Amino acid sequence: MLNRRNFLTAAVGVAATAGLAACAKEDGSSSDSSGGGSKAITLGFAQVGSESGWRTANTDSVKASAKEAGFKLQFSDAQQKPENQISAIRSFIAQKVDVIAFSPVVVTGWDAVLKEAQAAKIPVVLTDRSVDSDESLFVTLVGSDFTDEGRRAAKILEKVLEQAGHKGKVKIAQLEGTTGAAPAIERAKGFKEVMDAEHKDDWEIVASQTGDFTRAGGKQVMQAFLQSNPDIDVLFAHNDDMGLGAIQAIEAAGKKPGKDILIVTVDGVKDGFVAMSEGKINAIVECNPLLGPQLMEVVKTVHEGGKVERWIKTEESDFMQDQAKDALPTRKY
Ligand code: GYE
Repeated sequence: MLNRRNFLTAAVGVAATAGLAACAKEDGSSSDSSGGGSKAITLGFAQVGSESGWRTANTDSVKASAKEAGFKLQFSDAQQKPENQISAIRSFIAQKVDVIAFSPVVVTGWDAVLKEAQAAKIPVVLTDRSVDSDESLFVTLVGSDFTDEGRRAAKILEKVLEQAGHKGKVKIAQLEGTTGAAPAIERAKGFKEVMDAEHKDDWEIVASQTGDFTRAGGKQVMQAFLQSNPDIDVLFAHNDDMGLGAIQAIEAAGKKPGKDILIVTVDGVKDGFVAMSEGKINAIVECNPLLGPQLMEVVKTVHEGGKVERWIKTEESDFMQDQAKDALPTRKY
């Protein structure tokens, strides 16, 4: 079993990484074992879907960087269904691609297909989301620390509450990402960690349900939350899109998002920043989707038998509402 926390202590795993990459090279099943780049690298990429603005930006980044790197990209969109991703990976194995990269929809269920890739000596690079499989089955993860994003969301909520002059108990509704997905599990975990350690007596999660990372899901679930809990003080949404859907539900219920209900989201897509500059979102924890350039570098290194770290982390910032107007023109996604 592997989780992101293990990654932190898994520096020794680099040796295993190098071993896997070296196998791919020695076996000769890769298209170019010389490392000289005479033949384009074929990369099979199995994407989660197109559920959010973050995902669209991520897909664009992967496609543009693969082109820039001169790779042949086999791209598949799983429409948020793990079974579609498994079929896509099997087809990449059958096509004998050089490297497989994917962002697993959920954390479980990958062992069999990852073993098939390993048997075919095709290195697998995880990007964005991680899996709960044995770490010998993939080379590295290129992506964010979602647990830390959850912690950062709780810490920025402290500031938001202070600025709003909120006193006393805080009733929190949580819109969770896709059930079983790493960012949903870990953002909830990080948030709760801070809450349990520092706000046991004053904060309470009164409602928590998945909105599947979509705008429609966020709207629908928020409608139900408002009916069962009309006195919610705060919404923590695991992504901007669900927060944006929830804003529609809050407005339809005659309340002011950002005032009557304080809102913290994760991602930092343009639409999120627009809503924040209109006062409807109070703070955003950034999660950077522009992973393409780093991913292509890793793919190239792995294909050439080089060493990479077990977890290549993305750098991110947090934004309060008063920074939104200035930051908006600089947002790249
Ligand atoms: O936060 C959400 C997307 O896995 C980090 O997936 C990604 C998440 C992102 O649908 O908007």
